[in-house]
Amino acid sequence: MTSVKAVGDDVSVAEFAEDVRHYLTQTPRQLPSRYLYDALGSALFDAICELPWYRITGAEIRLLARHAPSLWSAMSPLDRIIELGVGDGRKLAALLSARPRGLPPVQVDLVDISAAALETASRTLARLGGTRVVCHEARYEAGLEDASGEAARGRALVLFLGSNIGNFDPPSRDALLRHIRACLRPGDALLLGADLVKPERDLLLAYDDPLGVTGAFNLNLLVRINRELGADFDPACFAHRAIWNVRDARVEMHLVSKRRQMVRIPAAGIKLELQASETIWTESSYKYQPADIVRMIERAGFEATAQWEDGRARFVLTLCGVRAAAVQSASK
Ligand code: AVI
Repeated sequence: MTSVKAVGDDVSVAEFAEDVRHYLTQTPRQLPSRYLYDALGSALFDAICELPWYRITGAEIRLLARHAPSLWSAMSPLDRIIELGVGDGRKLAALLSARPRGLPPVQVDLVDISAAALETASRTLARLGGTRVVCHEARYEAGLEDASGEAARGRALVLFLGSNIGNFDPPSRDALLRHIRACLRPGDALLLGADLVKPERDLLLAYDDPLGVTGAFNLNLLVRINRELGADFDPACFAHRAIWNVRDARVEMHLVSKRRQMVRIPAAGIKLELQASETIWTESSYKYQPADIVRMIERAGFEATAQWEDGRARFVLTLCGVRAAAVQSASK
């Protein structure tokens, strides 16, 4: 059974227009990566996950399948799984399929800003049967608050997989982890999937694949702006570029203007003059060392209770227990 809730701050066209106006007029020009996921963008992202050069999804599914028994025994009895950013639902399905027999059913709460992604994931989970699925069409924070609020009793495991954490810059990432911690209670946990630093050649193939799927995923953002905001971007006049920024440990995706051109975006009230080679920065994917991950979750009030690494793809899952808040001393 599936139910869908649109929570408070779902994205309106007005908000999209305001973000496009704000970020495209910054130096350097930018667009928030969350807007990559319209229906076609979500489908292209699912295709990226199948590419041999994008190894995050395969590595994570292998790790989940291998360590599901330890996870279920560490979290038992578990009442609820809340997944932030759902993809196609296969990872959650892998985890639920490994649930030991005889345990009472868990409720699943799916939180995603993309209605298309929620639909695909709930279809995948419906095939398993016996799981109540609630979809929260919302940003992570609002959806998590809704899913973990007072009405939600029992023990919860939050899944934040696929290195979605890597799409946040460090201050927003730390704020989000603190927010997740604030929504949880002792006994609850977070399972965090994060991609590790690896050779530049592997990173560039993952984000600029020879089939051009990642390029299409990136360029589709311009098609979305044309459709939803009445703009006149010509996608053929832009090229996809991925670069490894070694100093900040992140892969950046850009759209590069192939020539000097004018673009009108009526609903955002702007007209842009782009120079040849000028870029629009559309996404950052931060990469980590295992110890960085432990430090960042500890800063947010968690403790690492297990860390499982796929050495081939260089990807880790970290099980983060809720650390009891430090007792404040009354005397100073
Ligand atoms: C969703 N996110 C974790 C992906 C990533 O690896 O940053 C999005 C992506 N961008 C290009 N390829 C995949």
